[in-house]
Amino acid sequence: NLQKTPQEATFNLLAYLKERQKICEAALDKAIPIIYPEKIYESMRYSLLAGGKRLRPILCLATCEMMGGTIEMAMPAACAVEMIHTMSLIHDDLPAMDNDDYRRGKLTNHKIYGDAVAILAGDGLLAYAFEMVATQTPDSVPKDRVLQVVARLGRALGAAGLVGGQVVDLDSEGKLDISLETLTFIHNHKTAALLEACVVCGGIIAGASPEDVQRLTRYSQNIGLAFQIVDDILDITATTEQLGKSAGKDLTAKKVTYPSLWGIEESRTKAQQLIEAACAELKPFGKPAQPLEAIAHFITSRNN
Ligand code: GRG
Repeated sequence: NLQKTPQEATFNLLAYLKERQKICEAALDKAIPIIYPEKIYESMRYSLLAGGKRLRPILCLATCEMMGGTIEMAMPAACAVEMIHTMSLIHDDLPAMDNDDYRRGKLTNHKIYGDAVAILAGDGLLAYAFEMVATQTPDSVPKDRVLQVVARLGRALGAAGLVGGQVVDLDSEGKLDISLETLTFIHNHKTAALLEACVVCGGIIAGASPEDVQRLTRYSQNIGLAFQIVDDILDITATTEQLGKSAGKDLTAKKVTYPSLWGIEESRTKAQQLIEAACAELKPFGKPAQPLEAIAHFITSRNN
């Protein structure tokens, strides 16, 4: 029999991502049905189902599978990370924060539902994220793992994570003397912390050892920073059309970014180095690490 097993065949990342996006869309769609009071559920669904890349839930599922778990075990946590991500985007777009009219090529939540409902939609998504992990993770996952996931998610999005990064980012607005250290603090907290939680929670659900959790942490911190460097490069090189999120935003507005500190070429090199360091952490996991390795490379080659 000359047929290759799926593991021997060349890994087709685009097909993999497409299939996983579909599974995640279906789970998210099912997680939040429209009931009374319809307005808030509609607003939550408007942003949750607005067509992101679903990178965070896909990372969570992929890590769980790599560590020997199943998609079913990690799906509630995967939905939770996407809900947390979505709420952070809704709040980030508000007039009191970035004041953006468009996100993913569509009007932002507050432009459709008003500021008050947009704030509440974010709160609703955040609360439901935790409820979902706590109540819908299957019984095959020991409860102490679920508790660890809850703790990790809370840490990733609070003042030690997203919220802390956002505060420093808001403080840096309009300043052109931001140090590399401050810039890195912002991105480690605003972007890398949640990506780390996605990967680490997927591992914890599958029962990863503390040593493996350390490896997963280093993998995800490296891809998190690379992701942000690439985001900064894309802000300069991509057209407004490619970057639906930036439509209506003044791309000439001056702010400190990795490319503004290092130039575009060096930024690309740094991102590549971070991806290589991330992939080195996956070596002990062998073939099952193929999806995580391919996702890491995708981060530097993506165009949106
Ligand atoms: C978490 C309680 C709480 C409050 C939020 C507003 C805020 C505090 C934090 C801001 C977080 C933020 C907007 C980070 C930027 C993250 C980022 C890189 C977004 C782009 O992610 P992609 O490219 O987007 O994965 P898609 O659209 O594909 O999902």
